[in-house]
Amino acid sequence: MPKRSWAEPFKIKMVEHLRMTTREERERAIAEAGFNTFLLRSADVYIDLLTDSGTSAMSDRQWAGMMLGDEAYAGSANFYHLEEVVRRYYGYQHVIPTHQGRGAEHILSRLCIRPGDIIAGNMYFTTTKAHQELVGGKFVDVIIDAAHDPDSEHSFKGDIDLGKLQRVIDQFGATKIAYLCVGATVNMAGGQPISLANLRDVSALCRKHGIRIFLDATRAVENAYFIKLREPGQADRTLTDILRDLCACTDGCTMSGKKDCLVNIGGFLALNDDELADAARNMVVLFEGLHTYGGLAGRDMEAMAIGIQESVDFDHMRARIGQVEYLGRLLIEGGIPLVRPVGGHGIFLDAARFLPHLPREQFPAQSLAAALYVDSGVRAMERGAVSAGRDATTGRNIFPSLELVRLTIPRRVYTQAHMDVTAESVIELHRNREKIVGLRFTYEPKHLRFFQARFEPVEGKRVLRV
Ligand code: PLI
Repeated sequence: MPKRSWAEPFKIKMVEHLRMTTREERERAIAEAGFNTFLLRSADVYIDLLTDSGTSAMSDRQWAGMMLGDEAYAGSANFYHLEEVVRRYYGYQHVIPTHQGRGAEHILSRLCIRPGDIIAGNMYFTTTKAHQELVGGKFVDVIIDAAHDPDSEHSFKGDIDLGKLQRVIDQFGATKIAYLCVGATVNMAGGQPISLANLRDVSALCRKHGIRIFLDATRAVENAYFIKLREPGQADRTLTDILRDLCACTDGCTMSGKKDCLVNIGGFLALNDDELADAARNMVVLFEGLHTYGGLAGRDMEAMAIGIQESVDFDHMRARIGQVEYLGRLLIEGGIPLVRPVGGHGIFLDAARFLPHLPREQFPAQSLAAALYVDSGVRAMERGAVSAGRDATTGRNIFPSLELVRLTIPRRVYTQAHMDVTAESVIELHRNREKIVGLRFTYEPKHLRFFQARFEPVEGKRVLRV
């Protein structure tokens, strides 16, 4: 059969100009930013693959929805629209808006974790773990071993190892476990999905022991797409049906609407338990705002309600994840070490193998992200030892098994040509990898250090030698 291509299910109505910079300008900019891509000005960035968080392009319908903002302090019509949509697509009863995902994580952690409690989960996420630790909890990873192996082609590297989970229950006792925190997809593992079959088994085990499960639903629609494509028996189902099944295995979710939900700001906490929801509605008043806006304008809630409906469209998701796969294919063909299989929201370069001449203490992923910016103006993000931070007890640097650079693809923003430019730069850098210099801290903040830390090259002044 002749090849039949598919293309994006949208056309472009408005453009935003990008500034091209010289290598000299970029060298200056990255030095001023302390070799941390988070501290660059976006005006100095050509292709911004720092994150897919809050960087999506909204649709004309979402923008039209912004004009329907009901900016009432209490009982905004947009809140009721959002509530109805979350109930319909995610299936949870109670919906409490928050300004973004970590707002929901904060409330949930405060309500459910007592000092000394354990929170088990399928790999940590930075803000989630930070909130769990702030209230005295300790995170224990129960993801399958394959998730830590960049070469494992396991279809569901987000799966939970039931044996590991059982051992945590045996060791600490079910009453010491505040809840199970399930990511879908798992960001730090490379955007890897969890299977429905696994989550159902996990749910059965947790229910047997009376342990609650909360889903990090930030990219759960992307996870549903992988389930449809890869899990036996799921191919003919809609993303909505799969999403509802995922959520039905859990007691509630935290949501950063800035990813799947296609908005630039927003999030929510969704719960089934009436009492817990009452407590959350009471607490949200202290930190976010009244329970019918939670730190959001009415127009933001409207855009999120519309974005959720667009996010479950199969053609949208095929184009979104298809673009990530396209970039992944170019890089794999170019011999670049990266996390396989390619995940949902970005490409995760294996910086440890990309730069074997740099010891982990010189933060190869941080160096690679800075060098990529110097080479082409592409902005990526470190996801390795700098992100992992220090052990809360010993104060020592944590060196996780994965030392990655994430090229994160915003939704509906860049074209295939932008992916080509990015791939060519990464491949060129790989050819010249000996020219990349390691980094050391000059400033290290206490919380979530990767956001604001500053570095300098361990020798000379450049991260990428000429
Ligand atoms: O950035 P927030 O506060 O809206 O959401 C926090 C958050 C929670 N869970 C997961 C899986 C995330 O990926 C997440 C935020 N992620 C960011 C900012 C990212 O760049 O991946």
